[in-house]
Amino acid sequence: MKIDIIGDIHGCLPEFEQLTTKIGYQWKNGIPIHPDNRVLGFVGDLTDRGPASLKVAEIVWRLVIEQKRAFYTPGNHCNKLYRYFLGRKVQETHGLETTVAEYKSLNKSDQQSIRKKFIELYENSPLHLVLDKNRLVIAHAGIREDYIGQTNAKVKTFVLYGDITGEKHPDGSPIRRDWAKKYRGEKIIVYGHTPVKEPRIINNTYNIDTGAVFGGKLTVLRYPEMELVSVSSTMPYVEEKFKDFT
Ligand SMILES: [Mn+2]
Repeated sequence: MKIDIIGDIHGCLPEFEQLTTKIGYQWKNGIPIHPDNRVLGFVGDLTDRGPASLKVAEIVWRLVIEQKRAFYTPGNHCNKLYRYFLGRKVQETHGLETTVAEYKSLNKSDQQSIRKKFIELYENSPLHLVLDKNRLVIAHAGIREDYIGQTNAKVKTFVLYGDITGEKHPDGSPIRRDWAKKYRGEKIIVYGHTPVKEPRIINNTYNIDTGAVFGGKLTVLRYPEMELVSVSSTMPYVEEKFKDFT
């Protein structure tokens, strides 16, 4: 299979359009289509903080559900928006407030439409994807080798939030273990979640969240070629959001 996997978009629609165009997709009737039948993959975190979260969510719904031309696995921000749409009590913080503001600015029928589509997208998307005869795994925050194919609560926490310890840094951010450094598997794991200035490739794992919404880049990993392509972001640069693993 030939799949172009895109990192955390977070509502950065112009960068998403520019990146897909750069790798040969043609935008027709509002969605990107590749002339050679390549498909798109999404590591999750489609929404929050960027300028056009709901539009991005709708495009991904069209690609995944309506057209069956893409694969998507939810991120922690997707999970929170899903719970918001279900009417659960969630804090409108960490970027969700921007998506909620977009939602509230819509008329009732558009609200109903996007809410229904996003719930459908979320409920039809596994919390990690195992593709290409078990050779390729996509999970929002990555996954430990022994968790691949499992769906219990521990795995759910891991793929949405990473290898968290439950403790926090002095600034309130969660302490995460460097699971990728310990990974010894043969399967290629593509993920996002932790913004890095350049894609981080270690032990068959690829972190392609290059912080588009924090003024970094939006990155795609082209599989099976394993070619990385990025476009720079139009968002203001926020240095402290990027993790330095060196
Ligand atoms: Mn993210």
